[in-house]
Amino acid sequence: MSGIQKIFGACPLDCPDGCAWQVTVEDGEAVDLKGVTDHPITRGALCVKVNHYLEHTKAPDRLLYPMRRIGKKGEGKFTRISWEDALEEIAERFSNVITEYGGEAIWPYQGTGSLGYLQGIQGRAGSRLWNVLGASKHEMTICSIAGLTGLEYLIGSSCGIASESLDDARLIILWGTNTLTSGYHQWPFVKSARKKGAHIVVIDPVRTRTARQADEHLAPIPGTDAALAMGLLHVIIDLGCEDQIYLEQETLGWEAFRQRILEYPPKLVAEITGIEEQRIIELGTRIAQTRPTAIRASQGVQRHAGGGMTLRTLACIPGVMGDWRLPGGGLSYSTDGYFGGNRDALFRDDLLKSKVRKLSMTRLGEGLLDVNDPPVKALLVYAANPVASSPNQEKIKRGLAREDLFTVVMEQFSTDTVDYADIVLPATMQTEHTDLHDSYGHLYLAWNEAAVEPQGECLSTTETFRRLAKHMSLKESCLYDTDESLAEQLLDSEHSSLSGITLKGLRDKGWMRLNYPKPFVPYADGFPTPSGKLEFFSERAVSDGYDSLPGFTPPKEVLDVCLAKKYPFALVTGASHYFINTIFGNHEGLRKREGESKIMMNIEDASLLNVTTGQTVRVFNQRGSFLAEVNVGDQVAKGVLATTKGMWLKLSSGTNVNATVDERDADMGGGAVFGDNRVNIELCEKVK
Ligand SMILES: Nc1nc2c(c(=O)[nH]1)N[C@H]1C(S)=C(S)[C@@H](COP(=O)(O)OP(=O)(O)OC[C@H]3O[C@@H](n4cnc5c(=O)[nH]c(N)nc54)[C@H](O)[C@@H]3O)O[C@H]1N2
Ligand SMILES: Nc1nc2c(c(=O)[nH]1)N[C@H]1C(S)=C(S)[C@@H](COP(=O)(O)OP(=O)(O)OC[C@H]3O[C@@H](n4cnc5c(=O)[nH]c(N)nc54)[C@H](O)[C@@H]3O)O[C@H]1N2
Ligand code: SF4
Ligand SMILES: [Mo]
Repeated sequence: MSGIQKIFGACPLDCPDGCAWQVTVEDGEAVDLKGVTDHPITRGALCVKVNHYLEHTKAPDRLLYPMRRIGKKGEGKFTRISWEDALEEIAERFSNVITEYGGEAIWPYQGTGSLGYLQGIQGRAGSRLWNVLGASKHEMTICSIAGLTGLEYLIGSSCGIASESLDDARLIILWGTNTLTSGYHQWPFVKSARKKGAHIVVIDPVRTRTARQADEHLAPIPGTDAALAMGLLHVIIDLGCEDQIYLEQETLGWEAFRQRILEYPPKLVAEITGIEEQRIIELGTRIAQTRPTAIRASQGVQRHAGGGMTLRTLACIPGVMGDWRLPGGGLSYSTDGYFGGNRDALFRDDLLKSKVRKLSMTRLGEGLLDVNDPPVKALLVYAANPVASSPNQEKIKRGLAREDLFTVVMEQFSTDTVDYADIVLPATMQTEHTDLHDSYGHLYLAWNEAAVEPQGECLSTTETFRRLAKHMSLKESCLYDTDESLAEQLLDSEHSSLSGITLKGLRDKGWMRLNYPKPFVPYADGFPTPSGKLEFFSERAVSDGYDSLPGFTPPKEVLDVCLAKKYPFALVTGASHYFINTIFGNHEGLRKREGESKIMMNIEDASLLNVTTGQTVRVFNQRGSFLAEVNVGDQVAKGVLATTKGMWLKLSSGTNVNATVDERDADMGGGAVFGDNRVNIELCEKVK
């Protein structure tokens, strides 16, 4: 290619902002990357991380060729091999595993490295191949599933309002979300609402950069948010401010739920949450008096034992106040389901010859060490970095070290997980492959055109799987569909959200709004529950073995007083400002800005323990430990510690926070419990 071209694309990363971008290509090389200016969410800006994306594609540690392991598992020693040899070996090993143990002995472990519908997790890339092979089904439990499941019981859908709607709110509660770090393109809507008089509240155990910008910050004990929500509702009904007409016409089970709310007077809620009674009364009163109120909650609030129930209960507040029917009212969590693409055509679950077992992303250690019948004999990790990102790190490492396990890792960089691979396959980055994206924070689709040739011998996920299918002599023709054909099949849907949207249209403009009205008030005319109403009382919850009503399900470790004697601190992990999960954790400039692994500690705790800012401590519990530099201040309350996710093990102390996190499930959907974690600390000099 010669001359200058401008090519539309989209950020593939696991972020609610789903930015649309434009790449400038000069003589075949990507020379500039910018956010699309007329995109209503991107508004011309990417973020502090993705501004470095182009240089990251050319980083010296980019994986460029297939490799075979020559050292011990975990050592990270490899030799370059050809694609032919790599695929032949994988085909042979997979075929042998299938013959000896059955297809379920293969675990396709896909992560959130890309959210694309062709290359990434939203399209379950590779699902056709896994269905043909009868591999175990990989369940994406690591991120948002508990909350999604909890919301389903109440409103019949896991979709809430879109972040654009925040603009119309008069009171915005940013509940367990660090907007300025983890989804900063939502902030302009918060700011605009504030300009029109909206009051901004942040509810977060950590005084984050978002909390510092808010009008008010409440710091509950981690995992106690549902109790706080019940307390706020108690204040509302005490004032007699519930919307009686809405409750009668649009909800089911109000009287029973009302009785439950009465069990949570503010005094008791203050004890559970650690928030002063007066502040609970004040916020409850403010909600009672402010229409519409919008709650923006995200994944941070549901990473504990009661995470599913938390979202189910938080979303009751707009139910009791009737906010769900107003523009700017309701709860925003995910907009994932609004894109009515033909997922069945993409996934092709009809190719499965018989039902297969499910294996949960958060339980990799268990899956590799404890699961039998059949045991996992082949693991293919793609767009995931479980050694650094998944719970119970030490157990995962033990599982991956199994000599009888055949591990393939498809990666862009030499991650901690790559070190355990038998075969490494180099993967393209977003400027080098084609994809189609929606977003879990807004209502726009974006097309990503491949802008440049791949670096080295990198291949896209779709192309890698097409070639693997060929090496396995698989006959199903759909395994060989081109990317364009896959996109056409996905968009070939009768769903009204796609009316007027074509691949050509997307390609021409780069992005398009799903066909929903503006303002979009998804539940103005009822809810997609069996009753058509917001279901405080849920028959489906009962039949799934859950409480019939919303309420408070306590965190497991955080409120365990016995455990607290040994492990006195509740540890939460939030998003790092400079990495996205572990992506960019190896980017020198961003790593410098992020600094060493840190732990925030309250001044009182620090003086009791005689610890000062800058000292290194070992943070530990019964599962493992990691090193962190102490940062003393008022960012967290006494008894709480906070750190961030995303540190590479080999670029820090050999472990990270996930060495301490349990692989136990949350109450719903098998969600992860990153924030339900007790630890202790000791000064590092004591450690050998
Ligand atoms: N820069 C950056 N952006 C990201 C990511 C990243 O790693 N870096 N990750 C992306 C991904 S994968 C996701 S899922 C989203 C997550 O987006 P968010 O959910 O916004 O991000 P987190 O920082 O994980 O959690 C938000 C806040 O929840 C708080 N929190 C933890 N436990 C509790 C609790 O029990 N109650 C309350 N009220 N608050 C609690 C944390 O202190 C944190 O400040 O962000 C995405 N965006
Ligand atoms: N302690 C703690 N741990 C957490 C969290 C927390 O809050 N606390 N948050 C959790 C959350 S919300 C999430 S979503 C998970 C994320 O966990 P993972 O899904 O494992 O995400 P990453 O660690 O970012 O690893 C993604 C990898 O994919 C690679 N990649 C990117 N694009 C592609 C591609 O197109 N093809 C291929 N083959 N590879 C690609 C990247 O280089 C990167 O190494 O982490 C979780 N981990
Ligand atoms: S990570 Fe998020 S904010 Fe940054 S460019 Fe991607 S979508 Fe936009
Ligand atoms: Mo996530």
